[in-house]
Amino acid sequence: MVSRRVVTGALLAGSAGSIIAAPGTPPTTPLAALPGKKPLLKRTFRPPNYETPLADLRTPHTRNDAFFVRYHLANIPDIDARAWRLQIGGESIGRPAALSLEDLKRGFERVSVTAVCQCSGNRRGLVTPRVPGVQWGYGAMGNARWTGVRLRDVLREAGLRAGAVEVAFDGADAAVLPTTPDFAKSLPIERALDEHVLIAFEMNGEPLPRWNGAPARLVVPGWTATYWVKHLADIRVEPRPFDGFWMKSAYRVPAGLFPAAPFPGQATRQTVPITEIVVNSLVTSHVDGDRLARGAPAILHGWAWDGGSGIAAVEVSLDGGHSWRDAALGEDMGPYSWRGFQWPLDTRQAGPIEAAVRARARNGAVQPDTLVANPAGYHHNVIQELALEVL
Ligand SMILES: Nc1nc2c(c(=O)[nH]1)N[C@H]1C(S)=C(S)[C@@H](COP(=O)(O)O)O[C@H]1N2
Ligand SMILES: [Mo]
Repeated sequence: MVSRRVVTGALLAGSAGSIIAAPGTPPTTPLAALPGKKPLLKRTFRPPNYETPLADLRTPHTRNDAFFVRYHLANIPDIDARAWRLQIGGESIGRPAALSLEDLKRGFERVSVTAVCQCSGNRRGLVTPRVPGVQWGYGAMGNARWTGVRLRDVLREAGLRAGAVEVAFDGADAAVLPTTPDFAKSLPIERALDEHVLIAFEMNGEPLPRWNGAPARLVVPGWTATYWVKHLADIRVEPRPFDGFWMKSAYRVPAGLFPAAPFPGQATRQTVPITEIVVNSLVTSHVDGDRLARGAPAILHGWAWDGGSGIAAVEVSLDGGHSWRDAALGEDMGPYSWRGFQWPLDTRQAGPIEAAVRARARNGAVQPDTLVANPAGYHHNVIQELALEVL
């Protein structure tokens, strides 16, 4: 496959320590079911990190019981939704509040958004040599319809003051050891006040599953899922940047490596917080190495998404990346959703089919043919290649 050889060759010719994208075989791992979930790919048990198998990524909305689960801490709360209160406070809040689920549902306009929830480290397990972190394959992501209330409506009702810089979010999960930093994240005030940022209590029309953040989680469409704090407990608005481990030390990428929304209060000269999801695509109909029956219809399909500009095109190459043609696009479910694509394969002759797929976003970004390497293995969006064979 030409483009893969080019990738390898270029990196071998380049500096030591290069990272080469594997052709697409994630590490194998057993299937196991958490309570209320169907069997998923168990990457780690404590804390629970479970990945959605490819077969469960074929529907436009990923089923709640198949949706991936990612935690940093092992004490996962089982919260009584009736007793739960969401604290709203901080120096930039004039009227601190403790809101019940009923307060949220009754007091604010209910809104929905279809959005991809994707871990920054999705596909890390495809990278060689190995990068530390959960060895995810393709399924640390899903697409769902999230319903809740706008964060900005809640903050304004609580007397949001001028001069606010960041909003910090703490979840109710806790570490087993007191030395492990609590999971808390922040957003720049401008992003926090975006109308699409939700305090969500429903996923695909059902209450949030326990493992996906019941009774309420933050939904930040277009930004990687690290900001989508689950089991929301406490929201603080402050006139200064938030100083927490999960902002200062984790989920950061080298400055300038990825074009993305800035996070001024948290940027240093060397590194910046990861923010927007980069343009990407996933073939769900086939995997690398699949064999196709000669003369039988075969359609390559899957999804493409980005951080909210929307998908302009999905292109398919059958000649090692020399020429590309547009696949047919499916329904537009909004800029934060993934979008389907289809490409009928010609199976009339026996022999190999070397297929490559790349998505092009409306903001002009396109998937790269070499991996954009970074220490934590984030933003893996290298063009996917599949070696198929018609028999
Ligand atoms: N409370 C809490 N929220 C959290 C996390 C966590 O460890 N604790 N992990 C974040 C990360 S890194 C990801 S990828 C998403 C995963 O969401 P999911 O488990 O619903 O798929 O949750 C985010 N929210
Ligand atoms: Mo993540």
